[in-house]
Amino acid sequence: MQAETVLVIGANGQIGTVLAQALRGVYGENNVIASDLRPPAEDQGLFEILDVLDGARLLDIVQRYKVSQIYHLAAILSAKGEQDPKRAWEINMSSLFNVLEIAKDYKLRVFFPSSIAVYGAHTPRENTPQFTIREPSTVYGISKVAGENWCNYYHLRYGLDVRSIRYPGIIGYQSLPGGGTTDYAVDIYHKAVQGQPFECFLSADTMLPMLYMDDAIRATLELMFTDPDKIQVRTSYNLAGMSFSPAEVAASIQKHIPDFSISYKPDFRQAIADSWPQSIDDSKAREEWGWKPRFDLEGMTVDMLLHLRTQYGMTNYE
Ligand code: NAD
Ligand code: AKB
Repeated sequence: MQAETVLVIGANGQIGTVLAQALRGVYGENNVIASDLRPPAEDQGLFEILDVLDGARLLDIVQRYKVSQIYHLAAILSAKGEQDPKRAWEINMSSLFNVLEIAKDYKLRVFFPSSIAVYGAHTPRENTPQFTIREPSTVYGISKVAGENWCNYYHLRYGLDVRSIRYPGIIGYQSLPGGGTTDYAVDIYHKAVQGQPFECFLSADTMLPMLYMDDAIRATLELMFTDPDKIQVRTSYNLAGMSFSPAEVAASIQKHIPDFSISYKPDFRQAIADSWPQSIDDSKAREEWGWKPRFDLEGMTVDMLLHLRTQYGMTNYE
């Protein structure tokens, strides 16, 4: 493996917590620097406080550690972004410019996560193609469309090796989500394992694309390991794992916890979910870098319940 020094920005978040740990497994403890606004709850390795809006501090870290790759995860997500759209735009866009500019100057490889949120009401919702209408209704989605296009621009104009995935909703037991529309699909498992009823902020039949955390991390690393010549898409790759509705995930949990109950009280997040795809065509990712998901809804439910029961100290269940 080529010597690399990796900086993860937004490393305390839902994905960053797990991705930073996976990167340490690949590159070694001393070659991965996690960074975020505040120190992590648990000490896991090299860590730097970084507000990525502070370009001088970012530059200092890149120079000091001789960083060769940046995973830029810091962002304000869909639901939280609607509470203060200007602030969400500022954080999501200015942070990306700081990363792209330094990456251009120091020839760094960059990972930028995009989202199914780039799609909107005029996009085909079933099997959404790689190249189609991107007219999002949220400030988060607008920032991701712009971000994807800026990544592509830096690749075309400066030859920057920037790579991106349009993640669906990510579900994992390792960390909690931070203000998205798909967050319910993590919270539901926590309630179920604790023996509590779950009130869902989306309606029973709201179908959305989702991906298990293990698959999301593997996809990210596989894309970043791919030979640059094979990567034709420099905006962002569609990626699919599974699609389900709240009623379907509840039913899959009830197979293991028959007493689990769900009720529905849709709020402002329903309109966001209704503007997003129901399923994704990820054939470009499959063709160009061999993407294939491993987890379906049933496999994910078994794995989530197993790990969460251990986390909550429930050893003698069933
Ligand atoms: P998260 O909200 O859980 O974590 C984001 C992290 O960024 C937080 O720890 C936060 O403290 C940090 N952060 C915020 N502003 C910052 C700043 N100015 N400087 C430094 N750090 C800052 O998000 P996540 O779910 O881990 O998502 C990571 C990335 O993946 C985001 O870009 C998100 O848009 C994208 N994504 C996530 C999902 C998902 O389902 N989790 C789906 C699609 C795309
Ligand atoms: C959100 O719901 O905002 C995220 C996403 C799909 O980008 N989980």
